[in-house]
Amino acid sequence: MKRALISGVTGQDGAYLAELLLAKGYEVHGIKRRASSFNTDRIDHLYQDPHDPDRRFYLHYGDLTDATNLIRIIQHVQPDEIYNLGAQSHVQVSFETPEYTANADALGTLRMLEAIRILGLTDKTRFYQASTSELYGLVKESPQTETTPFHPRSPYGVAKLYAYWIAVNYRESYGLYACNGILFNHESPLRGETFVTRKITRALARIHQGLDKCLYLGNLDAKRDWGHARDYVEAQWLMLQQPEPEDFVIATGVQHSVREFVTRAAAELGIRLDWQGHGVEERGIVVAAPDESAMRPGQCVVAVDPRYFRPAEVDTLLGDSSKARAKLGWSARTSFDELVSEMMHSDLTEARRDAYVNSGGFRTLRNRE
Ligand code: NDP
Ligand code: GDR
Repeated sequence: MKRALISGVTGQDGAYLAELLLAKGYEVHGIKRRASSFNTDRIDHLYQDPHDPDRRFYLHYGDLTDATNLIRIIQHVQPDEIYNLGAQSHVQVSFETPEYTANADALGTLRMLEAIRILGLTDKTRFYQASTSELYGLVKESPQTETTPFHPRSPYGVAKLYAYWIAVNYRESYGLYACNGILFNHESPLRGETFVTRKITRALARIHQGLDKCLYLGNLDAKRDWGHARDYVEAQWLMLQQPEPEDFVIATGVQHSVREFVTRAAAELGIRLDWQGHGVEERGIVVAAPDESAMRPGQCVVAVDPRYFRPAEVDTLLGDSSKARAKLGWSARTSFDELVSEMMHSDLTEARRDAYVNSGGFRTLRNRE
């Protein structure tokens, strides 16, 4: 039985990947951070009783900023494969916490690699590094491939640039089987609630249910290549099953703007947005409201709030994953419309439940930022 270790197992990708690897018969170990409130919502369904003799899913307390802890976990697990998904992964937050982001995302990757080397596992353990399209930042060519030059635009992107190169360096220096998956944005109903897609579907669902009034966003013209996380974790696994370690771009090859995402998500709810500008609202400019047929008096749907603008923005990303198609036999299965629909309906179910709870006199959270 193969043994895998996943850092960031409590995150979006960690949850999908743990599910995938368990389905493939792996023994799966995950690193979770100690938190004062529960942080295992996404993987609770995978939990197994410690007394179960057939147990294949284990969690270990750990942190990418703690080298000795990583060494101890890796020594104990002796993994065949490590998926380094743990990171402070929010681009805008990285401008607020640049040092922590560098510590977890850049040095955290180095700590993992050093642990493999110190423990003499370079010939046994294969290593996946969660690299990102944010490396391209100020894009030099479109679409972006494995050879497009990098120009990161945030402390997150810069930290991930170090992580990318240190993985390459350990491959070249020590013969470690290390791969960078340069993944473009991928989303799902498990996406963190402050990333733009989930923020949109969650807020629209709550507006639809009368729980909130307005969705405040930043740059509506940013363009991204959005895929489904379920498809992308399969590529992560495939990268570690090849004869030689290589780096791969993983993307859909289709691009949409934030504005288009909002329009498509609203359409799922039967709301047609009118983007002609609807005056000034307290925190920003109202840029979209439902057309007359669906509009309730005074209802605002989308407003721009400058607090969500970033000090430096990545305006456009579009990936070309021809190499992954040719060498891994991988291509994205979920279309943009299917992705938006799945996320919208998942959040609608949640909002309906919240509306029901509210109707009983309890208050649920308003939009998360
Ligand atoms: P999430 O933000 O959903 O998950 C991040 C995970 O990392 C969480 O489990 C989090 O734990 C954990 N984590 C954060 N800080 C630390 C730390 N100091 N030590 C250990 N674990 C930590 O990210 P995704 O699942 O979306 O992304 C997975 C990886 O892929 C990340 O590295 C991200 O940067 C990268 N990536 C993501 C893309 C995307 O579009 N989703 C695209 C390209 C790359 P906790 O639950 O406690 O917060
Ligand atoms: P990104 O994802 O920065 O691409 O990083 P995010 O969803 O945060 O932003 C995408 C684009 O939308 C614009 N935007 C907003 N973003 C947020 N979060 N909130 C808003 O209100 C808002 N309004 C407009 C942003 O400016 C940006 O242009 C994600 C993360 O998962 C990274 O970890 C990963 O590496 C990259 O994707 C690929």
